[in-house]
Amino acid sequence: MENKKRMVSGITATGTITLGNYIGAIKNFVELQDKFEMYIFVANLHAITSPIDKLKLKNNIKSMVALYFACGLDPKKVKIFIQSEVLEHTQLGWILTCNSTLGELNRMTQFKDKSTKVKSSNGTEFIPTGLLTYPLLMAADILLYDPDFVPVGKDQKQHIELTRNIAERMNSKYGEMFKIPGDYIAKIGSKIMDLQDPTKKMSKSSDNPKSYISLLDDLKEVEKKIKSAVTDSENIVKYDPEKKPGVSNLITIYSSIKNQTIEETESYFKDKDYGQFKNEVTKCVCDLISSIQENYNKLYDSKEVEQWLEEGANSARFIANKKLNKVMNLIGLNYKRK
Ligand code: AQP
Repeated sequence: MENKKRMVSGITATGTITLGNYIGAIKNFVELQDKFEMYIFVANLHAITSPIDKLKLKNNIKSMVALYFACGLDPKKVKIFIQSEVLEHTQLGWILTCNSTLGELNRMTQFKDKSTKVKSSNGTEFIPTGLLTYPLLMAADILLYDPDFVPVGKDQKQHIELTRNIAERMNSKYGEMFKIPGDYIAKIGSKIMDLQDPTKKMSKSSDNPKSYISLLDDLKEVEKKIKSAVTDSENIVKYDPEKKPGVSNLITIYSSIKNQTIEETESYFKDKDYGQFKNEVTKCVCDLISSIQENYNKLYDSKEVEQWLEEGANSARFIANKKLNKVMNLIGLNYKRK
């Protein structure tokens, strides 16, 4: 029996997968699926952290599942499932909530960023509680599977650290129950930036559709978005995220899709202007997206996908249930067990 290292990760079903999610997460999953035992889920429980329309949520989940497979995840190698179909996630989430502090949750940068957006003269009145506590559900998503690594974009690194802290704390308080997970961050593209404001991360739930590229965008739309992406007036294709964030972001996108280094991309565009540069970035993004969309259209309504999801959830449940039981025994929740 081969002994592969294990990875687990998920993407929140708040919208359609963006090029940022693809480069920062899915592309790595696909590249690593031969080497690792992988559990990848659609994070639908995380998607209700902030209010979301019911129909939109349903569509997001269905489309995300099809996109996972369309991007190249192979159901024979990766277990793909929907988070809410493995009930152990929420149960362990509660146990972790009771083993964390308000102070450590308040320090999370994503909470600070997202809660400031909804803060009003009413203070904390309108901040959804889930925004504060979702890192604990995320910690449960991870710790249930004893992964060696969690592949994430840079923005999630702090949540992985929180996960490790809670796991260590509980291991020493109750006895060894969790493996301490490492993170896996891609060398290139771990933070793809917003096309309109390249000092911010590209996000699928942004109010401005021009700021992100969705994997299901119409190709004409993609072209418009890249052509109107904010750059600078220097007309020199050079990687300098501090001084040239817009150009550097496009260089990163191009390098990641072409599987080449930043230096190789810089040298390729050395004598080309921004017009030529943007044309080539557009072409490489459109080539990628159109092949994903072709697969997606075949998979969207396929019965096979349903079958793969069921198999994925069964495998996930098997592992998650054993882990949850172990935790419950060690904590004293299963009163009959010693
Ligand atoms: N811009 C990005 N660049 C690189 N990686 C990214 N990820 C997200 N955005 C980028 C990575 O994608 C995975 C799934 O993320 P998520 O959807 O669960 O949460 P998120 O980080 O909050 O992503 P979004 O798109 O910004 O979602 P919303 O708009 O709902 O908040 C993670 O590995 C993440 O690092």
